[in-house]
Amino acid sequence: MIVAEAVGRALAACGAEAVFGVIGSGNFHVTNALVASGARFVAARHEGGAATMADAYARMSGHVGVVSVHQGPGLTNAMTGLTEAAKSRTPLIVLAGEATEAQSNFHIDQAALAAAVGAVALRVTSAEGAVEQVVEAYRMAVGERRTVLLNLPLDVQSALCEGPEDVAGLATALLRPAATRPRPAAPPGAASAGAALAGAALAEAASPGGGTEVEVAALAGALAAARRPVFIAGRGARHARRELEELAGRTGALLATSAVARGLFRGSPWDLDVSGGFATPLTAELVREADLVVAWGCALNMWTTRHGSLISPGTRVAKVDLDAAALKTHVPADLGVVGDVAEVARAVTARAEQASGYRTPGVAERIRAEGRWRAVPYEDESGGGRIDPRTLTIGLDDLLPPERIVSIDSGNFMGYPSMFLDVPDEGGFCFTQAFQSVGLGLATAIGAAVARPDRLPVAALGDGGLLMGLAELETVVRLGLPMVIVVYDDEAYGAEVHHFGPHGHPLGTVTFPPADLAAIARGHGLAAVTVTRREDLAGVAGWLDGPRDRPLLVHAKVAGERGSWWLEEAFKGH
Ligand SMILES: Cc1ncc(C[n+]2csc(CCOP(=O)(O)OP(=O)(O)O)c2C)c(N)n1
Ligand SMILES: [Mg+2]
Repeated sequence: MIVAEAVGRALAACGAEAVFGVIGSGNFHVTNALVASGARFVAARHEGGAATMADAYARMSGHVGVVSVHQGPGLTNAMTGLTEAAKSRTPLIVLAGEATEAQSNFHIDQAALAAAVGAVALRVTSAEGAVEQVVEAYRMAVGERRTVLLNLPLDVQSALCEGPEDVAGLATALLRPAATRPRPAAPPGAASAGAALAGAALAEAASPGGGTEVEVAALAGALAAARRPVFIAGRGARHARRELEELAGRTGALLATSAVARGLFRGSPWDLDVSGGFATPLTAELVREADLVVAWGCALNMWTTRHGSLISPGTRVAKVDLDAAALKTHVPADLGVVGDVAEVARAVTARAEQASGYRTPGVAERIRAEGRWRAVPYEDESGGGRIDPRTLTIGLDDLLPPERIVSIDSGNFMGYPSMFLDVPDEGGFCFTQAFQSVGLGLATAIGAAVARPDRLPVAALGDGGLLMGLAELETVVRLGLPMVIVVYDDEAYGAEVHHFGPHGHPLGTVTFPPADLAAIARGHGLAAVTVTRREDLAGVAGWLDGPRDRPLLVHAKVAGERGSWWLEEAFKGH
């Protein structure tokens, strides 16, 4: 066996189930070894797509994401997606060939590249240490929620690995050094069981706890004193719905989320949906009037708080986070608890007295009547061969089955699907926006679709984002994903048009002639409908009726006279 094979086998044994990549000579053997060990390989058409697919897959499946790339340009192509993953603390392992010879065309300082974007760089340095180094990469990715670049120097990869024979056994043993119990032998292809075991082992080892006695008592005290508490749950709370609902029920708190955790409290009569730029007027009002905001695994950044304006001067702020540094960033906490959200919520619940807090019949009625964007009246601006993006999105929301998983690209359009397309729960929304990059939406939707084949994948993109990520259109078709891709086409980089247009600047650099995006989609083997009026959505209904044997692209020519109001908010941050 060569080292490359040992690396692939070891990583599969640790729990890698799905690998996204573009194969070249430098990652051929390692990827094949993963596949031979039961992992699924998803070929992307561009490494940028592969990185984002793996990121979205990890977010929506709860498993580690793995990316496999060729040395040099394979890695540089992946960098935007890897930056998004690193900023989002997605557990991701990037297997990259590495040309260590300075004369090689492929040579770059790969470790420096990773460090520059907040990823961790490790390297497999010898045949003897290979398995241990893979396990360390896995431990760091999952245990510390890091994006880990595992460099695989070409000469080390091809070295013969004398042993051990049982690479998988050694990897699992190393992963859980304290375990003395023998593990049941996993049948071939039973990667899931292995992954679950490995994940549980790491979770046990790295349990961050539920805060100190003093911190928990202080938070319980603050909740007891509050008359209008609001919980805002973020990425770090996506696993803790039950615990947070229980505590909120006990203390009379209303429930909101950041955009990344959208859907977490869906179905609760006290669900305010998203706090921040996408918040309904009612949610903005209720958050502003809170006397205590508890941020659960949520940094309270400028998006979640509308540049801090949703947190009124008299409102106390408490934060619960795994990361002590997060307590001080953005809106700083008056009161902080370091720990896992679910554990802290349980500990506080044990001390909390029953109170009605913010949960009055009047508030319940207002949430029922005004709690969703659909209930907010607007003037339909459709006409002249263009559909109002709100009318489009509401029409789609009515048609698409509720069991959906919605992924969103970046741009002026992004508020419409984020506000008007409902999602069933926190597993129904994938928001790769930590780096605010245009062009990640389609690959995000692919990774999410691989993670959740039980749901209809919906990708919402601008024309700019579609064309930037177009390489993966073929991937959607090849994988047979029953995806609906909605393109909000304003023939422009609308975000820039609305940013600079009002000041009279020339816009020739950010506007484009019409492009037949439906024809482009058909050329790739998708079905396509062009939508300029509400009636055209009949084409979407027809596709949904079946057989859904190919993905659908909805080319919506949207009215774009005005920018979205939430974007005006965003520009304040530029
Ligand atoms: C990779 C990258 N390039 C450029 C930008 C700047 N940018 C932000 S929004 C945007 C326009 C995107 O256009 P489109 O996808 O059509 O969405 P629209 O704003 O028109 O709704 C651009 C170019 C960015 N955020 N990321
Ligand atoms: Mg556009």
